[in-house]
Amino acid sequence: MILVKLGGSVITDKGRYRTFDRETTSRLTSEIASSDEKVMIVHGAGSFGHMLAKEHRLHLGIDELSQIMGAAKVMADVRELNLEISRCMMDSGLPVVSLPPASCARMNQGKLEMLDVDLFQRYLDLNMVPLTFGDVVWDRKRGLSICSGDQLMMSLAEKFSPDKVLFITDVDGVFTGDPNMDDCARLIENVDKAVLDALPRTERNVDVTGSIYSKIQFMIDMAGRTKECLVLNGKAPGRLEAAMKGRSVIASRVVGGSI
Ligand code: IP8
Repeated sequence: MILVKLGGSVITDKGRYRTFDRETTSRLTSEIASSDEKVMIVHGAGSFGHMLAKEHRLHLGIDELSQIMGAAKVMADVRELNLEISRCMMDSGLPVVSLPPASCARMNQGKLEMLDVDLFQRYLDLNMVPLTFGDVVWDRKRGLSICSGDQLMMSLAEKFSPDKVLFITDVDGVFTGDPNMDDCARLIENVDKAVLDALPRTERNVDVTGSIYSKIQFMIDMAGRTKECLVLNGKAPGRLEAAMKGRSVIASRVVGGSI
């Protein structure tokens, strides 16, 4: 089984509220469909989630009534994104089943405490393609929390020990700096804990679900649950398909650590 995360930066324009990149997403779902492997897909929220979630401080817990309507709006927005992606998947021939975390997960202090992974298994057994996504989820201490796609990836990797985990982003992999700002930024072919510790810390563009560093830490933890964990560019046609089919591809390979 291959576990794929379609990052928010590749399926949406992260700078423009609720802007879906249908062209890229359709191509990516076709690339996924070109492989015969069983697959599960998680997608990020991009501009359908992070902007409004930050505005309503949903990542800090619920202490004002006004946040509840903000949460409802974010939930509606990420469901619209999810429906767009589901349609792209069906157009590509993938029999998708959407599993929204608010309906099959629970959190505790911002940590994913329970995900109904058996349900994912049952749909997989029917040859359907489970699709889940970063969402707002009930939290026993905070009322509501943001559940990131990365937390879902971790729970699914723990349950299913996938053969391969693929993180699809809008750059070639993990770089020594921000490749959009720094011409000297170099692609890191093998990413491990030592590499992460040596990366310069910047707090630019921090999502409500954490910085690039916390995301890489998640990937390192996940890499211990699979034979191969790659970060690759979904804006470059053919790379996802190549990775799905086990061909060599420009990417960063994440090397596992302890959980
Ligand atoms: O884009 C964030 O999920 P991510 C979910 O995977 C929301 O970090 C609702 C902002």
